[in-house]
Amino acid sequence: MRDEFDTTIVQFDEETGIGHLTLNRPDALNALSDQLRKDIVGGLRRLEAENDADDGVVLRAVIIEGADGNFCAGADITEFSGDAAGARSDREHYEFISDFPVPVIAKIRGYCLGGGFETAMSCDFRFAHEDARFGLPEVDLGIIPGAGGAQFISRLNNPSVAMEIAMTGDHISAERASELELVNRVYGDDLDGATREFAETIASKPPLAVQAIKDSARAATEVGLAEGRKYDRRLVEPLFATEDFEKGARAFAEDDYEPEFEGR
Ligand code: CO8
Repeated sequence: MRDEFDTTIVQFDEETGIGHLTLNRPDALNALSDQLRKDIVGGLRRLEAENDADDGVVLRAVIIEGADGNFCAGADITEFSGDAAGARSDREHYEFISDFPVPVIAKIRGYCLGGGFETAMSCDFRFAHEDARFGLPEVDLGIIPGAGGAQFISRLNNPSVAMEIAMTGDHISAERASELELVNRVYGDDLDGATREFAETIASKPPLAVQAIKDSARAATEVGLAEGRKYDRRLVEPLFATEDFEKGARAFAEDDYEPEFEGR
């Protein structure tokens, strides 16, 4: 499946279960216009609609990237109105990505700034090209990264690092972002292949277990350990009743059985 929205391109490979969403406003370095924010949500909904375990079609992972060598230069500054209600609606695609049930990987080249960086941090993984440049330049506009930029960095690293990046507005390299654990991996020209391979690895695992791991890891940033353990218990119990659990257990017992996990 391949669908073009006004400002995103969405593709789904039924064989692997991997969806691709490309931010497609290269003339504006893929800046987040109102339309682009809507099209990110629309594109992800389109990918979700492909998911039908009873038909054997399962969405297992999504890769988000930007067209033409840049991830995203942040919110579209030309659309700023100073209207707080407009700013509120700006949040929707970030939450939609964070709450998306399957793992989402940001594949990042070039600029990844402001709302673009917050979009990448809303994803579950960040795989970056060594040329990528990260930053939260909102301070120079007299505002803050209002979609959680400093919150995300405080969780991925610590509040002092978050303040350093958000108060200076300086760009940092992919290497520095990696040292600060703001990105998972940095690659050169093998970024595409390495990201695909990673997505395929996740896609080969039992989808319901993968989704539950995402749910658990996300919850870990919100609740204490005791509550988190109770949460995990509620997540694991229904998995024992799945066909994929039977297949996994059988593969453990029988050397020549190759399971195909179908998300049931
Ligand atoms: N918005 C709109 N257009 C942009 C943006 C942007 N954020 N960034 C770049 N563009 C456009 C440029 O205007 C230019 O268009 P044109 O060719 O028509 O003049 C084109 O993209 C190419 O850009 P440059 O010519 O500037 O390219 P350079 O290589 O010289 O510079 C930079 C690249 C450094 C990325 C530079 O473009 C830049 O600094 N851009 C702005 C980055 C920025 O400040 N981003 C943060 C925006 S604010 C934000 O993201 C969060 C808002 C919080 C809202 C609250 C939510 C609740």
